[in-house]
Amino acid sequence: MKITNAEVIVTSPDRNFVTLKLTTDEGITGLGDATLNGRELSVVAYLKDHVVPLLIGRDADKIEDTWQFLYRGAYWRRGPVTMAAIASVDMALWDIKGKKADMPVYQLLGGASRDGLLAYGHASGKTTEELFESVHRHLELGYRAIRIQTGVPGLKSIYGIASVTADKPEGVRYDHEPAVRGDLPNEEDWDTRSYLRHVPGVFEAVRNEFGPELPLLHDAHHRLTPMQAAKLGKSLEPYDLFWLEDCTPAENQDALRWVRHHTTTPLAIGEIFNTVWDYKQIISEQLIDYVRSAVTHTGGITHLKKVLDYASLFQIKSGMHGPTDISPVGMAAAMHLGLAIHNFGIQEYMMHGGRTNQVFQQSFTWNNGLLHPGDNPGLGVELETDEAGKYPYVRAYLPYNRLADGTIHDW
Ligand code: CS2
Ligand code: MG
Repeated sequence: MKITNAEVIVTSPDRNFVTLKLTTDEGITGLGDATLNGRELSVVAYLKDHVVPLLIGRDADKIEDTWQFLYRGAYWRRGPVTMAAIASVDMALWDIKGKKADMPVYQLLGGASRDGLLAYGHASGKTTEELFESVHRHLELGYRAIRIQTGVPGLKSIYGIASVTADKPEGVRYDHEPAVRGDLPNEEDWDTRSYLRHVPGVFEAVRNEFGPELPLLHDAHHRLTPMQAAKLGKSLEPYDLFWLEDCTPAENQDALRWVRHHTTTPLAIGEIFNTVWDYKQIISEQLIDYVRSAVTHTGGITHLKKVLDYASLFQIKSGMHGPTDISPVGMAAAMHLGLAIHNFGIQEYMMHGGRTNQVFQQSFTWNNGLLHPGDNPGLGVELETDEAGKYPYVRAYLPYNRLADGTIHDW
């Protein structure tokens, strides 16, 4: 079965998405997510100018060989652009193979290892009152695990807070906003000492209000030094978090040793990683508890399964990245992989917007706090080309941080 056509489809219903659509000489099509939030067009060019010409005429059945050809054949290895492009080809080929076998992809990966996938959503609030309302809203939506992000007194705008405005009482879901549409990125402010003083009290309040059972997660979003991360992890131990995410920039993998020495709060790292080499030390030294990568940013189902199989040797579980900048195709791929592997941990699930769900027809289910990819052949997502055409690309950037003295800081 040969690949006869490859289209790179850019659409921006609620936010920008990049989707690769492959067509074979047997008329079977496959989709892959290639969305890299804030740098989408770089992946479009990588695919259109360098990868697509290599795909036409290739055997669509050869998923592993195609992965190795695109990874080793490029000479220049790793990085978010390359691995998002390879991921989209990989996902599309798994989609095609599933359709050809008339099976959902999770069956090709070994079948279901569980009934459904525990998922978490993002509750947030500038104040404790707003935060509690957001937690209640997420519980009403069926979530059985919830991420808690809070405003910090004295800081004007920080990551992860859905702005609740009078005309949008449900809150302008911040996750549509991180890549704010506009010609230039937004500047946000940050102060670590204010944050470290404030967060433990927020979790004490949440535990007092919602009890000890509810799995609570928190994202420090790469902003702390290793010792500040250790301090935060230790201060949160009384509140029994499910995980503390991205507690310190993990390019320096040794840094996690310092955090690990000081706290038993579970650690999740890796949403900005893109190959197993980024994880090698923190997995083999047991420095994390959850692998955060998304299928979309880690070379696809083929490579992320290898990362998670490696992690399983160290009792480390998956916690796949799933904000709205992972497209419904990327989310479907994560659900199929998560359902099949033994060491599934939790799936992030932000719920895409209405226009996105019109562009991408999906077959997954969300019941009683659990996701399931569905049993349609392949990944179970179809892209409505005409609908997608209504929403051309809109330049958008993720924000950046400056400290009070003007110094750039990790966002
Ligand atoms: C966040 C993301 O979901 C998360 O854990 O880290 O919202 C992240 O900020 C965006 O995906 C960046 O594109
Ligand atoms: Mg995160």
